[in-house]
Amino acid sequence: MKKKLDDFAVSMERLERGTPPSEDSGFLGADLDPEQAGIVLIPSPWDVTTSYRSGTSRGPEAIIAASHQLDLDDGSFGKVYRAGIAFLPSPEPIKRLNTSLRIRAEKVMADLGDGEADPGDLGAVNEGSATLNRHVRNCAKAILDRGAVAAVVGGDHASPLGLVHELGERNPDGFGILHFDAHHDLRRAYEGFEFSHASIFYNVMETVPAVSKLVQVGIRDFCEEERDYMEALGRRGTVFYQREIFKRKARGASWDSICNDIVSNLPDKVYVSFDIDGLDPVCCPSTGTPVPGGLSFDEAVYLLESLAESGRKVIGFDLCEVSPDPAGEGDWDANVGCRVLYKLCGLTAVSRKLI
Ligand SMILES: [Mn+2]
Repeated sequence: MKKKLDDFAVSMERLERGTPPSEDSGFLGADLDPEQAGIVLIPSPWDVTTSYRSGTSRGPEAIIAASHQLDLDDGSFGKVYRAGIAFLPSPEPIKRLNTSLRIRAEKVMADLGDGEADPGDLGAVNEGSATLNRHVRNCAKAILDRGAVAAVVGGDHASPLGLVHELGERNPDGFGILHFDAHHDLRRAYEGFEFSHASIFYNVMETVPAVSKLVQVGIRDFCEEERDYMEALGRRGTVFYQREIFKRKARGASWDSICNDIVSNLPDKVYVSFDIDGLDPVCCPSTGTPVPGGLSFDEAVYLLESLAESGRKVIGFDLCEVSPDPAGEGDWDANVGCRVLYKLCGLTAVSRKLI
């Protein structure tokens, strides 16, 4: 049964007063009507092609639960909740599709180890991924038609493709992407999966010509194919490899100067794609493919603040690969994830003058 939505004004008043959220309430302790919200979050309970370990499909619900502990007055962006942030309900058919296709994807990966994958399994996974992309795009269309901001909360990093496609169509003058990640995600059909989490920016750069610039930060685990692809992008792509960032800092460069350098590579309109594994794994120990090193939470936040201060316009964002701690209680991964999500909402709200 569809959950009854809060009266918008009453709900905002409760947030304003800081009333403690009830356990079954939604993001930040409210259940705002998406029709009235300034920022609408699209959950993607999806981890079909996750290669190392699954769990990120449960990211959205874990983030909602953890958000009840958040202090709503944000140190970077202020009273972010005033933008009106709504979470769409988790789509049950997509959840079911994820469960059934994950089994077939695991079979593909096992078969590949022994030689060749069953084209039937591979086809089903690719078709299912296209269904997810259509679902996300349709959600984004409805939100953007109202003039609100659409964002995706994954799920694995295959999740936001439908949103980026829709933004591409609506911003033919072009936009840049600021991408936090340990990985390039530039593989062409990783393990045969056309819409793999490891292929998201290959798919974006190949199919969304409006993306005039891809700026990647924190990258530290990649293959030659990806590095070559990035080089072939020429001025359309810039990478701030984690080793280079560390070297610059070790030799005395300030994080402020590095952030200015990163931001100066971006055009006026920016989409932010945040893979939680761009951060040091102390912030996300349960994520699918953790890699040692990476940005500290404070460094990532400072970069988001620098982007806001630059006056650039954020046209959308995603947060992916947050995976709840399998032990459950006091979920650290979701705690960090919901704080990153609130910062992304804050950055967007400030840049769009929603607060
Ligand atoms: Mn990653």
